[in-house]
Amino acid sequence: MKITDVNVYKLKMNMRHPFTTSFGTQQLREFALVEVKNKHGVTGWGECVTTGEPLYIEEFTDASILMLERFLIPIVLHNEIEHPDDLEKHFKPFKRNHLAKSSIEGAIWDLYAKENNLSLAHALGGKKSSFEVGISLGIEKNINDLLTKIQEKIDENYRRIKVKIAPGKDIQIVDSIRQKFPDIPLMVDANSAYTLNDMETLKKLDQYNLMMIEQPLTAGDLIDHAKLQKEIDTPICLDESIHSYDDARQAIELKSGKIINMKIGRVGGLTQAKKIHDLCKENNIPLWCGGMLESGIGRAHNIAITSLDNFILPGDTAASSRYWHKDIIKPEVVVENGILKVPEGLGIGYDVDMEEVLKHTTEKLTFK
Ligand code: OSB
Ligand code: MG
Repeated sequence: MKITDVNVYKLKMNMRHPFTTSFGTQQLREFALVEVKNKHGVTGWGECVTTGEPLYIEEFTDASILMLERFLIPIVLHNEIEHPDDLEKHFKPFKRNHLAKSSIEGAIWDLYAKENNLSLAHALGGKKSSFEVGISLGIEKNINDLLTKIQEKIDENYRRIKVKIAPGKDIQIVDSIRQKFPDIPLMVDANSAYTLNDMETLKKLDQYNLMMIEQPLTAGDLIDHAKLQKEIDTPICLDESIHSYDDARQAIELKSGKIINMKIGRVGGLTQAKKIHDLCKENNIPLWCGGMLESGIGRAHNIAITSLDNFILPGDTAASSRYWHKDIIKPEVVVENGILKVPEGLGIGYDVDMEEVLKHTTEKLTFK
């Protein structure tokens, strides 16, 4: 493959509803898109799923754009790339920056699929044509607002409900949810807000029949997660802890959790996501696809990876309309009866709505 042009768009896009986690509230999404072109003018698209500030992970949008400009884009423009899998070795000397690496790697995967007349899902080896999805709900000001939201999402047939928890906003919330909805498939996500000193609180969650607790402890704490998993029955699902194949391998060996949330950006791209998928499959670790409040482009990549067969549990890939007044792809992502259909078109399988992209673009950088 020969890439002749790369464009980076910085976007600011307002979400329909604020989204609150243990690390903060987001309503204005500030992220970037990467567009790569070959000499025939065929384009591939990727999303840099960063935020304006480094709150979920150490990367943030302006830093990732600089990373792309200074290091990653020159590699892509000055090398013949046989297959998107080769990018890993080119990017490897530059440490971490997985969200930036993933954005351009994803764009090249999209282009590769289009050049080979494949959908991105098929290019990745995905066989599913549809899958069940869940939804992730943020922390609300009061419990009644949350219960109303849950009812609404159950009525829309989302197949599992995830709610965010934080110290002091945990047991009572889960208790109220279970009183009103004793049987719904329910899980909680702490976004690293606890430590082993909170063992008593975390143990109390065992009585609520939760599918899992996502990332209770800090990202680097695989050993502490293993200690916690020994003490609680609820399966631990790792999110922020897993940045690579080796993280996943060590988490499995240490028994730090029983489930992994896959985020393509966090692990540095689709190639690494596929490797982790295969490792988890061999080790009977079920996966589901997480989300980063993506626009349609990142969402399309999530859909493609979820078509692989070890994505067993419903993920966070909800419909475009759950996030956006109007998405930047056509058609938008729709969820019917809790089911999402994998698109069959070439590459990501959705058209990028340039008019909408440019409406939200605050900065465009071009490279040749
Ligand atoms: O921890 O999974 C998370 C959103 C932003 C950053 C981190 C997380 C989330 C979500 C929402 O839970 C997922 C989504 O709906 O895209
Ligand atoms: Mg999470």
